[in-house]
Amino acid sequence: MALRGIELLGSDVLRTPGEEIVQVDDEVRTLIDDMFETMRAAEGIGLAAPQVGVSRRVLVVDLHDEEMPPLALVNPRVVRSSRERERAEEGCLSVPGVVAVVERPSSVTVEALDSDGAPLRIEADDLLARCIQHEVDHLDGILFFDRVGALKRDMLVRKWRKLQKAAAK
Ligand code: K1U
Ligand code: ZN
Repeated sequence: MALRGIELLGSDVLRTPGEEIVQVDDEVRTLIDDMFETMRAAEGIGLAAPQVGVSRRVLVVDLHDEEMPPLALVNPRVVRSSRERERAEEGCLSVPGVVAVVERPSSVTVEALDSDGAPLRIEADDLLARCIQHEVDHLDGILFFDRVGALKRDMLVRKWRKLQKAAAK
């Protein structure tokens, strides 16, 4: 396993839709292992391949919950979203220091392949549903603040630029 660098806001790969995985092979499994290691080192609960600079449709989630084992999803597809929606705070490892309240469907059904290439179907709610939707957005080149109003979004981007400037001093 290896730690990979996390791409930050401004990197093109974060705005590029990831490519479908044709075969779940050892290269994909190494990517998944590295993503778990990178996510845990950064103290995140999820990570998508574009965040480590790889434009492919793979995500990992670990809520650190005994009842919910870590998940690796290849080519995930949200096949059902609840009409009920919930608002909750989100952060992003690619935009550190910036959080926003985002409204999303409260529960989703997701179909994907696991790390052996076997099909799997997940019914997710609460934080798992939110995290999977946040990560699937990454696979489509969408960032969490694209889902807030334009005014709020501009404010968050300004805050990010200010934080970056201060960090560079
Ligand atoms: O994809 C990422 O950037 C990881 C991100 C996932 C995520 C967090 C919160 C809601 C949805 C998706 C993070 O892990 S940010 C850091 C974090 O651990 C966290 C932040 C806010 C609430 C819960 C956890
Ligand atoms: Zn993110």
